[in-house]
Amino acid sequence: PRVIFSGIQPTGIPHLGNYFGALVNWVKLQAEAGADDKLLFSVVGWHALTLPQDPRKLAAARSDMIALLLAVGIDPKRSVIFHQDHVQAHTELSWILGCLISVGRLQRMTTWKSRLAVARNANDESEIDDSVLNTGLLTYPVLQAADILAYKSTHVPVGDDQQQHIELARDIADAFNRAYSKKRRFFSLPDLMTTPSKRILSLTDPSAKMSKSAFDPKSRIELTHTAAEITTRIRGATTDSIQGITYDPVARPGTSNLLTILAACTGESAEACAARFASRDHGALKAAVTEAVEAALAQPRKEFTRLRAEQTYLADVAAEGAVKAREMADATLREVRKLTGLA
Ligand code: AQP
Repeated sequence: PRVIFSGIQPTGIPHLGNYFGALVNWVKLQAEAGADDKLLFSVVGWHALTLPQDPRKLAAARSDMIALLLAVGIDPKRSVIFHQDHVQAHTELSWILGCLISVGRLQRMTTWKSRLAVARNANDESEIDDSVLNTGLLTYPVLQAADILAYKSTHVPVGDDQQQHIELARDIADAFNRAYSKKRRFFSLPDLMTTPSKRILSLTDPSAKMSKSAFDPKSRIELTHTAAEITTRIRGATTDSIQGITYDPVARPGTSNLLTILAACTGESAEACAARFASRDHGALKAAVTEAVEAALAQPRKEFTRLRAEQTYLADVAAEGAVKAREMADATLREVRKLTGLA
């Protein structure tokens, strides 16, 4: 049997990238899973704290994320939906695992390097603004490994931007096995499961991925945006002045991103979408993308609005999920303590 685990940060309303890169895949896996397979989907509040958060907004975003998981089709009868911060075992395991991985390895992670680049003074490379580099930004992937391994997860469905983090989780699992459980492989090495959909890029700057916390709200389409908001954002999306439509992510990142979005909505390949629009213009492509996105989001948006009014129900779902998650994670931790001599 498989143990399928993934998480999402409560850093805002999920956008098309989160939706097609992760959530759609979670729902699909849930539908295909065998009776013995376990599925766990976590709202990872501790991870959100690596960037400054307004406590009131974070509390609301945590609850909204539970509503959104339900709205897109995660079923609490089939999958464990829970808040990471309701399961203390994650932090305990994170500490133990952090002692098995070098600082250098964490410093080589792309996400850390991009934070470091932001903190570096553009004029003087040796000058670093240390105040924006908290320890959590460096050790974030260790906590992520603990999230995964606390359930002895075998599969992790995430967007392709997460590949390096899952590789690290595998190396950490391996390091634990070698240090404490040579005869019997205690942790299986979790497999990355990426979605067929390509990474969705920012609508205003297609050199960056679409992101919840990007400064420009026009750069993303959130799952709760209205038809009018979707129309404005797609209309304003950066493209190019080349005639006709072709799928060429390197030379035409903006146009190709629209094709990626269209393909994710319709289930075709981006190349097939490009072929359909080969002799047409950006206006026609944008109209089709707008229509397809609206068709994809109408149902989850309606369901989210309904669920958002059911705060007691949302809290109950999270509480029930936490009980189930704790039971599994605590069992792992009991064994981990024994193996490490901390029992
Ligand atoms: N642009 C994207 N395209 C495809 N997949 C994406 N994911 C994120 N952005 C894209 C996938 O969504 C899942 C949940 O992501 P997360 O909430 O853990 O945080 P993130 O990856 O850092 O996403 P954001 O939106 O950019 O959040 P912020 O701005 O808060 O950092 C993951 O499986 C991820 O791969």
